[in-house]
Amino acid sequence: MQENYKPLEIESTVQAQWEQSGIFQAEDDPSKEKYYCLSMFPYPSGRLHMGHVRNYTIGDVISRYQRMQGKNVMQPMGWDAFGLPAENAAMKHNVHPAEWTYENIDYMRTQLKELGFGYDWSRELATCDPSYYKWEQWFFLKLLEKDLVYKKTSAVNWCPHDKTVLANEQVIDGCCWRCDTTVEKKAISQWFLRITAYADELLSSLDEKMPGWPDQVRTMQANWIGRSEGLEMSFTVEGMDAVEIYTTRPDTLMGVTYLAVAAEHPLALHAAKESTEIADFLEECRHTETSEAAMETMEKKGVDSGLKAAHPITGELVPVWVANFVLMSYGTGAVMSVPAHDQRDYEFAQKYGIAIKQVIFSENDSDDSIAEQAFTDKGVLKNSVEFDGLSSADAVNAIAEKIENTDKGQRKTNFRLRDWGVSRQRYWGAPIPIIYCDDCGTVPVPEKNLPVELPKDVLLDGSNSPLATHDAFLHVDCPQCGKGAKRETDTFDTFMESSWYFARFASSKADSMLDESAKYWLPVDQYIGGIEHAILHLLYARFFTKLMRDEGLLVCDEPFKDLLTQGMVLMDGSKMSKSKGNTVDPEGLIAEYGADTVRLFIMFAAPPEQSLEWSDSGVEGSFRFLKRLWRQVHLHVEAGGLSAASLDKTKLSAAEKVLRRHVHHAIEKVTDDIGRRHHFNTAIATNMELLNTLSKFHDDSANAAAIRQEALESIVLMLYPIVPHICQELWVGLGKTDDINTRWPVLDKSALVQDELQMIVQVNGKLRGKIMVASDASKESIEALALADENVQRFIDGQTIKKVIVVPKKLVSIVV
Ligand code: QTW
Repeated sequence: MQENYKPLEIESTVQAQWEQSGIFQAEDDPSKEKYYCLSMFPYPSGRLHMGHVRNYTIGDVISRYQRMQGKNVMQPMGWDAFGLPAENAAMKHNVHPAEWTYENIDYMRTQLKELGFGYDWSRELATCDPSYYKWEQWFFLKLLEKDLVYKKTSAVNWCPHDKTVLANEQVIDGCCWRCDTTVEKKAISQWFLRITAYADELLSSLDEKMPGWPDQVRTMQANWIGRSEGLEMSFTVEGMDAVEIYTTRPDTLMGVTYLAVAAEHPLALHAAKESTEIADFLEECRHTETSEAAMETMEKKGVDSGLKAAHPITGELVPVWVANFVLMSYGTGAVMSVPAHDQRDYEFAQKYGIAIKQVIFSENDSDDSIAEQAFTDKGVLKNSVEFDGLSSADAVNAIAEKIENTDKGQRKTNFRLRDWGVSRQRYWGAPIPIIYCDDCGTVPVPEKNLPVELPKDVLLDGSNSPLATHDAFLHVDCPQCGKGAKRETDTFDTFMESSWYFARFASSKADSMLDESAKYWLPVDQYIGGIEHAILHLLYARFFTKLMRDEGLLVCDEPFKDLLTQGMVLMDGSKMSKSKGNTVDPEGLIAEYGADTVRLFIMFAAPPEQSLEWSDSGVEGSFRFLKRLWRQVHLHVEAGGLSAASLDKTKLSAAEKVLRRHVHHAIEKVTDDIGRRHHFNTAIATNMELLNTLSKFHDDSANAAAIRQEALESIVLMLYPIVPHICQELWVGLGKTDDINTRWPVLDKSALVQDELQMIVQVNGKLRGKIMVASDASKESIEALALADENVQRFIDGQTIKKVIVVPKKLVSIVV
């Protein structure tokens, strides 16, 4: 064994061994317990950052640990390769998106290998590969057959100067990122996946089937799905179609003083014909950003349409306003407004001098005044004719009944969740496999013609989707009538690819979307990724899993059994350091310290769910620890420790027993820390303490050498998931010939039994001796042992003993 720790040498050697032995290649083996561990696959954006290193180290530690427990582990890796960044880079550097993407993949794959992650590379996939997206196109057409896919008109961001659709990220302060022209809304026909058909199950599974997910993420998903129970009803408007509205507060119906409709609502469009003021307002709304965040903060504005609607119970006429905060794409595009009991309605009514009528009053003397703000609590009804005196809960039922009995509406469960728009007017994505024929209409591409491949020979200038002008791609014979027809030129949202990649990994070579292997491997046992994917990606992946199940491709209801959402890697408390920029590049660190130091630091600095503050001194400390570990093993081996006779448990000295207890306590704690709690930092700390104890353990007996061997083997095994290169090398150094990947230290419970313990002896307050006593020894026998101790004897010799105090399990204090 070498005297010095040389990380770069051993890491490349060990990595070559792994590659050669193929130990990370997983096979289906129904006789073994399977364990599928997956970290969110990266966008091939160029090079790895510290967020990636953290994500992939956590996944690798869990995978290696589970393999050491004897499980059949699969840990695959791939590339989320479509998307806007490749198009932007292509334009900036004048390279093709495919070339840019595959170069990045090669570079990042090398980096992942240098970090020592134990991936099954035989399953590697890139979503931009036609052999991957072929099955996505195939599945889309299956969903089309089942009416789970449909087309409808919906608004996109439109730059009138560049004549191009813009992604949300390309709209900066309401303007085009390239030419700064004010962005408009434009309605175009787009494809949607009917995720709302699964809203109920997506919600109920959260509570029923997902105990392994953090509460926070389940709550975020539940809020996003947003199930509510309420009343749907119509207000009639003379000479026009009735206005449909939905409310979750039917108890406030008697407090309605106006209706608010969206700028695109038929009533608004009608009113705009008569009034330039209204027409101008609609035009203004066309330029208003409609993202949820923007809607929250924007100034609420409106204009009176001049139309009046009849209240469904009283028949009273209330004004209809056009308001910028009501969206046509949301619900019915119209809402009933109750300013006394809704804060947004209150502010709007105050601003425009609309009537405010309080109908709910506090039951318990709490402040229900509406002088300053809306009263939004539930309570008791007044000013509500026949409903006066009812509680909010009873009023909900009474009012709903009345509306239903008079055919003005009905109770309805609503979801906030909308269907998923998957069309993107972009080049670098999977083509949507549809053909438009003048005679036959919308025609799916026949299965035998899949995949619809993305053409390579395109020119990207950012002003137009190159597919729309690519003649060879665009023009095609109609599969039904054979006449000239045109292809769909939109591509899929990249969330489509990441919604099923975890399943494809299990069946990566199948000549079908999935095969039986997917039923063996799924669900993923442990999924690890950033909190930024808590809503959309995870919801879409759950939705796809249910779709694949209903297509007979999978047998599980949920894709990810346990979910770990990792915290951010921060510097100086923020994502980017002001003084250093984002200069902590994993590559430089690996070159300087080796991958094991980087892995150790990142796992030691914080528990995985918490944010991790970068620290150069922390990296140094991790490196020093690994050198110390190496030195300890080296010293032990050089001292002939390997040839020590096997441990004789019947002949242990007290100090040897204490050390062995420490070793087995550590095994017990680390097994729980890594396996169950995922508290890798405390697992590391426990091993550091153990090594420290060991370095202070001086005993030359054969039994001591055997305990030292046992302790070092245990440390090396326990740290192997975290720092695998050095541990594999030290394992061999310790004379072991079996495969470290399938070993884990065995807990010897008998070593934990504390039959003796050490007590301190003080004479006149000063430490004068240490004695070993049986853990069940009586006070008298402890006192006798203390007084008999050789060292203690020297300090009490010939003096009168005034007092002896025994503090159980701690100390004996003698006063002379
Ligand atoms: C699909 C995943 C998608 C994706 O997210 N392809 C499944 C939808 C990284 C940083 C960022 C950056 C530093 C730094 C800071 C995770 C201080 C000092 C030194 C350096 C992601 C995801 C996975 C793939 C965390 C990202 C958050 N983050 N944390 N730290 N800081 N692909 O560099 O390539 O973006 O959430 O799980 O790994 O990420 S991705």
